[in-house]
Amino acid sequence: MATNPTTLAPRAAEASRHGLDSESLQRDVLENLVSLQARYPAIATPHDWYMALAYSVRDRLLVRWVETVQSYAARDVRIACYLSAEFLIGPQLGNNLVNLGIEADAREAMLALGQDLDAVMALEEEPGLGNGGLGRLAACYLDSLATLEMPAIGYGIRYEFGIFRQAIRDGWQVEETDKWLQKGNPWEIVRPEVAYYVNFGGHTHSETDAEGRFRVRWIAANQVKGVACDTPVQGYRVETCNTLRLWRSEAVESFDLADFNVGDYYGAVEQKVVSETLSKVLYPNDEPEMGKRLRLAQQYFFVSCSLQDMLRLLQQKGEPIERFADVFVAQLNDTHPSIAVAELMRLLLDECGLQWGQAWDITQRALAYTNHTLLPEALETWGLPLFRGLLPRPLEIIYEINRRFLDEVRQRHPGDESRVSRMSLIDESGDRRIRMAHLATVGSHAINGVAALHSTLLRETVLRDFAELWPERFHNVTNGVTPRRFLALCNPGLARLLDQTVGEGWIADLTRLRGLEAHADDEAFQQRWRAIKNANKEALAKHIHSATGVAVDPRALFDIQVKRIHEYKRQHLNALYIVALYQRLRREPQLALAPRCFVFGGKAAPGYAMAKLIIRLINGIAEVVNNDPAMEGRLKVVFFPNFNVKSAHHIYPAADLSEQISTAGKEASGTGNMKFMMNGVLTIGTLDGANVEIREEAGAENFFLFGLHAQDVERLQREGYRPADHVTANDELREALELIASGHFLRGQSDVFRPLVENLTQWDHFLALADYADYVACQARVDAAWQDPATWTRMSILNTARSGKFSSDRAIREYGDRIWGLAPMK
Ligand code: F58
Repeated sequence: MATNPTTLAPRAAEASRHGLDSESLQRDVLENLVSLQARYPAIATPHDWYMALAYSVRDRLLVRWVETVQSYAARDVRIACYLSAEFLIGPQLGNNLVNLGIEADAREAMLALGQDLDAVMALEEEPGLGNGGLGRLAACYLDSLATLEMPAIGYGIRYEFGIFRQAIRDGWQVEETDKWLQKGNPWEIVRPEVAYYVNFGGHTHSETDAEGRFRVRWIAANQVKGVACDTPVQGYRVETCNTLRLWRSEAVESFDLADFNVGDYYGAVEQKVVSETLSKVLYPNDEPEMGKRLRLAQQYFFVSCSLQDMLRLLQQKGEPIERFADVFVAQLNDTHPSIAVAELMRLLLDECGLQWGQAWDITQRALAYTNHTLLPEALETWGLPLFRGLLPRPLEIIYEINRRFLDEVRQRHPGDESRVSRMSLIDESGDRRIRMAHLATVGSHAINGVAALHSTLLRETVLRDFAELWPERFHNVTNGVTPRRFLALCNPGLARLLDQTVGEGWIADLTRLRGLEAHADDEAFQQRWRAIKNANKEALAKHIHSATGVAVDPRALFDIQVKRIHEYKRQHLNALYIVALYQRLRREPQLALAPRCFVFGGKAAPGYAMAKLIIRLINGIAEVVNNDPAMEGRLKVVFFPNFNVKSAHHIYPAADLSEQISTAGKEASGTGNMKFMMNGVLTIGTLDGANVEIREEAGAENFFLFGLHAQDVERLQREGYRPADHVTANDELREALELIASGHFLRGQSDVFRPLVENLTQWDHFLALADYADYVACQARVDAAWQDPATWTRMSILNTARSGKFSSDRAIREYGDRIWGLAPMK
């Protein structure tokens, strides 16, 4: 039935005009079921319903999307380009419904069609286009940029296979390929006409052109084409719909033809396969040398396509090349896109014909760099032979940047050659390597860390010489996460209570949650708060049961550690504590400890043996503990397989305790810690990354703190740390280690966990044993607080109430103010 918009109340009229009401949604879903899925309702599969709904929602984004793109082209605006090798965007349907404000209508529409919205949403394959925190941060920032109506484009790679799917077999991690595109992706619009060519290999040739200007030509051995694949990024209840543009690699047609003409058909096909391999798969970190070349090629590929796209947009806007940095600012998400420094220079010099000085000025003004790690083993460097073979012209430019830069250093510090070699873009100490963090720093007007502590340490350690040279370029922008996905969407029960208590405004202004403080001691409110948490725990218990077969009691304290598995994150510290608890409970069955359910989740890099062993250990402990009748109702251990954005939606809202126990100084920020906090979860944590600020905001009395400070860690490591001393001093710890080494948690096989135990007792690079006793003492304080529900609930409410700072909206405003010179706009 067609409704006449003029006869409706203004809001309803508007909704109907944009097709945002349940009636029109229902109509479109039915229409799409037939016209796109070629199905009628009686035989439609659940996936058909998902596709029909997803297309109906996408249609509702398109008008805003087109208008947003048009307004950026037409208006005098600065556009923030977020360059990231990873965008872990997660499932799109629910988020788009929330941001359009039509979740209730969609639920009603689907119900009328005999479908349950949650069941339909659960079918969506998630685009796992990232490893973890860094990729997810990029996705949160896109959400905030759109919500704050800031002109922005996300640029990255459209991987055909995202992060591997983690299966657990016999307790071990097994990697399976992620086939997220198998059933099609309704959110993506491919734009074959938006494509660029990217050079690889070959050599360079210098010449003087007709006007007598010196020019360098790069005669490439090989070219790959990048095609734009766009995904809309709808802001929360605003008209802005920004673009995430991911590049897919393809073979260059003319190359095929050339080969074909000389009869080399198979050569042409091979060329095609090689070209398409570029965007085939996301690299999990810690990959061996073999994957390195392809990874560098991926980085250059997406950076070059993105910068060429920006140049094309500049031209479309009718702006001269000199205005590049006024129109664009590109944020480098870690060093993965840092080749942009050389590539932008190349485009400006070789393609646009600018002089070095002007090109360098534009490059520096246009680029800014975010560092996400201080761990020396994670700082990217590329061996010169590999780099030269793949990118000969960018390498020449890097040499020239380095020559000019080191001249500047020498002028400032005459005779200080050790400083010159420390700061050089090329590490000459072993086999010569390019230091990408130095390249990104030298080429940027702003450099930032991702939490206050991290930014301080960045200035004092990894980039110390640079911070001394250019103190004004160094900033801190503490990370944030989007409350749309990580509160409104994933915790609808709590969201409703928040709406009723502080008004709906919290979703776009998270500081309004402060209004909850007044209710923290209100008994009736506390009861509602607990009821919501309990319902979320029951829901998680069901997911745990279906994923692992383990039955957990929702009344137990849900103690959760979900994140990538890494020694610095210290899942093994948590595991050691569980083993100690297990032994205590066996010895003293009457011990008055609250029932606990420990949940772990996270992937280990496929090549990281120790991390995989930690997963095996957790599963071994789980098997023993969960099958011991004496532990019934007291202790449960779960390893939740394949932790990803989708399962995170169920996990954060259901936790009681958030484990943030990395070695102080090692976790740049953490973002899971913020997602837990918003959902009223208490943190047990060290003074590391953003934990420091979480504790500051929550109040020290609402945070369970333990462990060495970053300076203690540094000093201990400098002066010589002896983990064995801690073993000798602590019987419980010694016995836990012995039990693990004995094979008790691996059906008596005593050799498997030996390397882990030996590593801990001999080296313990991340000081787990040094922090062990304090961690155990802190866990006792957790237990005591939990046994008093009113105290615990008050702390929980205050954590949510004070989580406002950790909204990605705040973080993006800071980037806008301090780094991009870009304000929210309509
Ligand atoms: C993470 N880095 C930091 N890297 O570890 C975390 O503290 C921080 O909160 C987060 O970034 C966001 O700032 C991270 O996730 C990666 O996943 C890299 C991906 C590419 C390969 C090397 C690891």
